[in-house]
Amino acid sequence: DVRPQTAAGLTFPPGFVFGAATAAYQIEGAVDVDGRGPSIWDTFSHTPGKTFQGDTGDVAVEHYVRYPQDVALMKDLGLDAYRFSVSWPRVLPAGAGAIEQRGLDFYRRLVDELLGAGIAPWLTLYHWDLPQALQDQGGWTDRDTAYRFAEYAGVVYDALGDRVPHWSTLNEPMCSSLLGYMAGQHAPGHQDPVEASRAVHHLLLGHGLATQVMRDKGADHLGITLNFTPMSPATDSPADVDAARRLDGQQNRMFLVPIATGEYPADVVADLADAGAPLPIEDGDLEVISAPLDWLGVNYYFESTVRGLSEPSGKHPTFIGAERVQDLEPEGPTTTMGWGISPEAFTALLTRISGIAPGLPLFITENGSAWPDEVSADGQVHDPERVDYLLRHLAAMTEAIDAGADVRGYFAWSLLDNYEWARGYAQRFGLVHVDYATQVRTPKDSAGTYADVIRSAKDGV
Ligand code: GBH
Repeated sequence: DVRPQTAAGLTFPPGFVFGAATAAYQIEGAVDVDGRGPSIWDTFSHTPGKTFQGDTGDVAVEHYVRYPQDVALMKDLGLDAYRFSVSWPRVLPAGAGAIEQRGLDFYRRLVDELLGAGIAPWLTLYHWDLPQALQDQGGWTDRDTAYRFAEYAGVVYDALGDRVPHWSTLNEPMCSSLLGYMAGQHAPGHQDPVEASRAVHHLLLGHGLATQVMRDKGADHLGITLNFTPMSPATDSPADVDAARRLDGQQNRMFLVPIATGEYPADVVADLADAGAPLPIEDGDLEVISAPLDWLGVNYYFESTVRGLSEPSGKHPTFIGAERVQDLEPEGPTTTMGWGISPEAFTALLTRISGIAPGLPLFITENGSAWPDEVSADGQVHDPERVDYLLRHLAAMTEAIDAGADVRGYFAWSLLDNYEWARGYAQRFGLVHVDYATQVRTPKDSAGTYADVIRSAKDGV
C-alpha cells in the first residue's frame, strides 16, 4: 500500500479532500448591511420563545467582515477545501426579481480569498435561510418556491461559476421540511403535516430544477447534502420494528431514494398518505428530481433507537404520522447537544448509502460534536472529547472506505464556534473557539489534531 499512514494511524485514499464547513446565517452576522433582505431565520430568531435565550444570528461571529482572518485560520489548519453557504436574501433580497450586487460581491471576495490561499471553495446554495418574502407567499409549501430557487441558482452560478468548482443545491432538506414545518423547532416554526409533506416534495423539486439550470450553464461537480440518523428498533417487537421503519423512511430514505432512483420509497408514500399528508407529486417531477449528480454530501452526527407505543406519546412528533413513536435516551456519554456517540453506526451508514446510490462518490459534508469548551489559564482550549470524537469518526469512515464505500472527502463541522440555530450560542461545534464578547478566535486542541492528520495524510508521519 503506497498510501501514507497519518499521525493517528489512519490511511486515506490518494487525493482525499480534507475540509471544514459553516453556513451563512450561523457565522456571517451583518444582517442589515449591503441591501440584505430578511430571511425566515431573522423572523424566527426574533420571535420570543423560539430560540435558546432569544439568541439570534444578528452578530454571530462577524464572518462578513472577519473572513480574511478566518481564511487564514483555514490555511493554518492545512485545509484543502472549505464548505460554506450563500445567503439567498443577500443576493435576492425579495427572494426573486432585483439582484443585489453587493451581496454577490461579498461571496466574490470570499472565494478570491480562498483561491488565493489554495483552498477549494465548496458552495451550498441553501442552508435554511429562505427569504422572508417567499415565506410570506407560502414558502416551501408553495410549488412556485422551487422555481424561484432554480432562478436563484442561476443568478449565483452566473456570478461565481467561473471560480467555484464544487456546487451543492440544498443542505439537509429533511431539516428544512420536517423541523421547519412539522416539528416547529426551526424556521418558519410551523407544525402541520400537510405543509411538511408539501415542503419535502418542493425542496426536492427545487433541487432538481436548480441542478438542470446549473448543468445547462456547464457545472460539472454538482451535488446535494443530506443528513442521516441511523434508526434501530429497541426490540424486535413488530411495533418497535415498524416505528424504526417509519422514521428511517422519512429521515434516511425519503430524499436519497428519489434522487438516486427516480421513485419515492413506497412505504413512505403510504405513511404520508395515511397521515392525510400525501406528497404533491405532478407528472414528470421524479424525472427532474433524479437528474444525475456528481457527488452526494453525507452529514452524520449520531444514531437513534426507537420504540413503537400502543398510545400516542403526547409529544408533538418530528416525523409525519409518528405520534406513537418514542425516541430512547442514548446510552453512554453524550455531547452538550444530548447526542450519543456511535462511530460504528457511521461505518454501517456509509456502506448502506453506497448500496442505495452505487456509483455516486460520497463526501462527508458534516460531522462533529459540541462540548463545553473554555479558554483555560494557559490561553489554550483543551477539548479532549472532540479530539476523541474526530479521530474515532475518521477511523470509522476509513473502515467504510476499506470495505468499499467510495468516500472521497471529509468536512469537519464546524470551522468556528457559531450560532447553533434554535440552540443558540450555548452549543460549541468549532475546531476554533470564538469568544463572543471579543470575537477573538483560538484554535482548540482538536484543530491541532486535525492539522496533524491532514499534514501526515499527505507527507506521512
Ligand atoms: C446540521 O444539522 C446542520 O447542517 C448544521 O447547520 C448544524 O449546525 C449542525 O448539524 C449541528 O447541529 O431523527 O428525530 O433524532 C443537523 C441537525 C440533527 C437534525 C439530528 C435532525 C435528528 C432528529 N440534525 N436530527 S431525529
